[in-house]
Amino acid sequence: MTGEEPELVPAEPGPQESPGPRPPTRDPGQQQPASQAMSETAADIEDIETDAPRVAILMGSKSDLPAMEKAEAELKARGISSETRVMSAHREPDTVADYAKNAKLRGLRVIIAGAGLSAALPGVVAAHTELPVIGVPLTSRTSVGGGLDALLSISQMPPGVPVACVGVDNARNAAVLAARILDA
Ligand code: AIR
Repeated sequence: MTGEEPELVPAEPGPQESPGPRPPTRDPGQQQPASQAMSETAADIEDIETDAPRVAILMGSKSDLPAMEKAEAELKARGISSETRVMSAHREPDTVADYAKNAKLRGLRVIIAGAGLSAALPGVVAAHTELPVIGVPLTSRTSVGGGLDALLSISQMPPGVPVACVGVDNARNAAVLAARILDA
């Protein structure tokens, strides 16, 4: 060091300057809890604008496509991006679990899931994700009670694991509800 040390003066805002919002004060010795950091990161991810689909349209079989296409058409008409996948909770349980577990991190915000008969798909998806799940009970070739089998399978979820349930074969309403959830 040479000469005199300059005197360190705290910067004062000038007449035109405003000090601006203060950053939150945190004791430097105090660590941010990991859970808080993770939820802040998740919130940041949700805020990122991307072309990634915001709504997933799932169905238990290709035979469900004619009914479930109405959800896709409704979302498209509203300018809401979606992706459509066929996966069965009974025939491909691991695929369904993996998809549901990754859905939120991939940027999806709502999941629509349609199935007929013993329609486990919406409930299994809801078991693996925090995202809102809208179930569509579907009629199928061997339905009983005009789709009452699927309606009860989807709507009678146990407490703590909710699935919203629209009317039998009413995939369009699932899309309208998804749009309302997204405020889009
Ligand atoms: N399903 C497929 N895996 C589990 C269920 N519940 C449903 C499909 C479809 C019905 O079984 O969602 O509505 C008949 O499927 P498939 O493939 O035989 O036509």
